[in-house]
Amino acid sequence: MEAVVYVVVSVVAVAVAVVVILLVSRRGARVETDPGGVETRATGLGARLRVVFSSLDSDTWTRLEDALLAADVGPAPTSRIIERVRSQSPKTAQEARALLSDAVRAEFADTDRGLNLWGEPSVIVVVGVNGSGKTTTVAKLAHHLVQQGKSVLLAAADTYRAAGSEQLDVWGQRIGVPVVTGQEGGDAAAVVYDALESARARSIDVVIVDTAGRLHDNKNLMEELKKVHRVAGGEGGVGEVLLVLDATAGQNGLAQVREFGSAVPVSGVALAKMDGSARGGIVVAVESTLGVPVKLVGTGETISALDPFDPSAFVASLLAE
Ligand SMILES: Nc1nc2c(ncn2[C@@H]2O[C@H](COP(=O)(O)OP(=O)(O)OP(=O)(O)O)[C@@H](O)[C@H]2O)c(=O)[nH]1
Ligand SMILES: [Mg+2]
Repeated sequence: MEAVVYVVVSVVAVAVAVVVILLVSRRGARVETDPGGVETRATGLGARLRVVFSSLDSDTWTRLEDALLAADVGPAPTSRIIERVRSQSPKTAQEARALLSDAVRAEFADTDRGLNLWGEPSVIVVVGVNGSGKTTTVAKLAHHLVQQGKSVLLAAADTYRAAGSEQLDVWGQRIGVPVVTGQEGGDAAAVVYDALESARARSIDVVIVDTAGRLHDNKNLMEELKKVHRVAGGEGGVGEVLLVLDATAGQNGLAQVREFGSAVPVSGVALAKMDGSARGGIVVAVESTLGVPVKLVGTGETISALDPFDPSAFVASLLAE
């Protein structure tokens, strides 16, 4: 009898402990969603600014520099931002915060962040390094365009490995859009050619081309990418070359993708995995380092977790306490 009581008490104690651990870990992982759709961790840059501006003296700028670098804003934008705030000699913490907000906002170009959709069909080529989030972004984007009433066809030009095409095929079935695939190890540009023919025959509005992940120093794959881009352009040219970047890869990730611009004319950046980055400042670094507008932000693994990028909403969210 005593043994039974002992077992029951132990089981209840373990169950309570598990529930407590789950609740605590969920609290720790809590994310906040801003009006622009970008999610930032509750303990981000905004919270640190209270300490940064606790006093306004020469140390303030060192503290601000540390906070911006820790948020992944990157060295060059950080220097510019601090200079802009400092040169206006704010007298109060509130004034300093307002100036900081303007200075960060000024890092973003006032440019059209819509996708370039022209041509019949319009063509979007999606590029990036291995595992950055290309295929998932292609699927999310297709879903987004379908919801806007457009017909979409996907081209699985990742012939590098069979799993690449299969992954896109599964997404295509899930969102109800056709997918043109090729043979594993086959010519990626040939898949694009077939996809364009198929799209024209069916009067499809937009073709999205998913490509294999590659590094800029892989010459063969970069040459393949140029060929894919050439063929995707057909007679009218490619509307949008979207570079998908992993927000969690930080400044190193930026160095890796810079060379893509010399192979193909990158016209927009989709920043994937922003939900996994506690350091939202990477968006500032991306735009000023690559000189290409951030157009889309991926905030999760589900099909609807893709938002148009809104700089003002983003800055408000980044700096919010
Ligand atoms: N949390 C989160 N995960 C994402 C997001 N986008 C993609 N992922 C995940 O990142 C992983 C890689 O995504 P893929 O879309 O396969 O990346 P890829 O660039 O196509 O990879 P390769 O084709 O191998 O180069 C998958 O586990 C995705 O679910 C995002 O916005 N948030
Ligand atoms: Mg892929």
